Amino acid sequence: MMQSSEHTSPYLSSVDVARILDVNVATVKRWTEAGKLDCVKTAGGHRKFLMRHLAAFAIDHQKYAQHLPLIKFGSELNLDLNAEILKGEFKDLIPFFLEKAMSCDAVTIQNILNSLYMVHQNLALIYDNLLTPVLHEIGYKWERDELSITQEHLASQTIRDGIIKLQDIVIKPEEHVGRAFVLTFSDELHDIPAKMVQHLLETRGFQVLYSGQRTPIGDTESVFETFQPERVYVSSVYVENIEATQKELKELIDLCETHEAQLYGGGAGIGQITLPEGTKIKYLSSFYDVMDS
Ligand code: B12
Repeated sequence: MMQSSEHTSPYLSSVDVARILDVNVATVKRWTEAGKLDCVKTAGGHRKFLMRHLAAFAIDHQKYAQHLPLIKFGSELNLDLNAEILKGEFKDLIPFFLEKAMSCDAVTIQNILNSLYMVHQNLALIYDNLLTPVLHEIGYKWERDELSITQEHLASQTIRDGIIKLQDIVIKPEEHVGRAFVLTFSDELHDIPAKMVQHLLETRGFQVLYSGQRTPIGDTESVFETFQPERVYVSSVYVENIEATQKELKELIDLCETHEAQLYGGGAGIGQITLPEGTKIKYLSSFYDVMDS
């Protein structure tokens, strides 16, 4: 991905834009003055661009689309679908993405995820508005016997791989703002939301330890002692044994209290557990919430 001169900034300068579109800087200036190419102006009067400004320009000026990470569907560049993606509305993209996940088309999945990120620079939008509905749809299909267990595994693993590869191009601040530990309970196999939480926290500058699925809480004290997380995020999608999970949550609350870490929880499983009176756990219901936490 072409990055702006400010390594961690999502903004591109006029020079960056000229390089991407293969024109000279004066042309970029002329387009912005004519209102053809949108931009934001800094307090000092400099023009700054986001990928979505360039993508909107390319939708109207197809000649330049070849220079941009617009999504190609087969050999076609579907501009209607690209226009929808630009607005951050994924109504038609959801069934398309679902079909590609079910056919394990990892290349198209990656192309879509990377392009979406480059246009919006917003992982929470991709997770909440595209990947969550697609994963839920896979769940419904499986429940209705429209997908076998193996087909469900293949589709969800294709998405999981795509999420992990996407993180390579995501902009992360160089300076750490804190330490966070992301985990699931010991009977949990669903680790995709936890992975997403890890990635969101990394974009905010947190150094993250991710222990993933089936983490025995009783075994994590050494993490608290050595890594000293200020925040702990637990994801619980499915609770196999309510009593055992309840006990693990109590252990986790105690560890967080002893080590002065703030505990955050998310997922349908958390709703199944009765929380002890006065528990200091903050419940987060979406990936947007993780960005605000
Ligand atoms: C992929 C998948 C699997 C994969 C997991 C692979 C992996 N590496 O994660 C595998 C095949 C292993 C699996 C196993 C099972 N699964 Co499953 N699985 C799914 C599926 C299709 C997607 C899960 C997912 O990633 N969802 C995407 C996330 C983002 O959505 P979400 O969980 O709703 O999360 C939202 C919020 O809760 C929140 N959130 C969630 N966690 C967190 C954490 C934090 C910190 C924050 C801030 C927010 C947050 O963010 C999301 C945004 O809204 C779901 C379908 C579905 N409805 O989700 C079924 C589903 C969860 N599975 C289900 C079941 C029944 C099982 C099994 C018991 C099947 C079996 N008989 O073996 C086992 C359970 C094993 C276990 N002990 O965990 C049921 C659960 C029903 C229930 N609650 O009672 C579902 C709903 C399918 C269904 N329709 O029946 N599964």
